Amino acid sequence: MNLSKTLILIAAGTLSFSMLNAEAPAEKGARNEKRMERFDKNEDGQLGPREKRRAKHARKMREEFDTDGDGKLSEDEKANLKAAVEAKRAEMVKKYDTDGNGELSDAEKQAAREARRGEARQKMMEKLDTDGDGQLSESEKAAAFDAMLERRAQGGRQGKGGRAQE
Ligand SMILES: [Ca+2]
Ligand SMILES: [Ca+2]
Ligand SMILES: [Ca+2]
Repeated sequence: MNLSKTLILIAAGTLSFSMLNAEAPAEKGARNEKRMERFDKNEDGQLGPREKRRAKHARKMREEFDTDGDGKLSEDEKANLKAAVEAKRAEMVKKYDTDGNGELSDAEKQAAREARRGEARQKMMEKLDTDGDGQLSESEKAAAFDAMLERRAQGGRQGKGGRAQE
């Protein structure tokens, strides 16, 4: 595996995969350290919002693929996770490899990130623009705001099961 492929794997969420074996409760301290090591990319000893998102994503992936719920990933479960990551990666490459060399360059990755941000915005807009005129009216904005407050009150971010800010 060459370096750029490795980077793509990381971009596709493989970090979660390398965290798999650090889950025994007694190792919590060590785990936090590991988590830091893994996700604290700028090494300032703190996890920024983006690094936290990655860590959270890793945790979610792990939970998702722990199909028998024993808190550990068996070989089978790992294989499933790996396959899913691989599929995701392939999908990303297929979608964003604009020069068709089978790999994502930094620029292509950047474009991919931007596209995904745009999609997220788009989705949000579709959800909020209830009358579908492409604009957010005052009442649509108010509804969005209420929905946000409600999510906050429930302690989740964007309703996706994340715990409130750590
Ligand atoms: Ca399991
Ligand atoms: Ca390319
Ligand atoms: Ca509207």
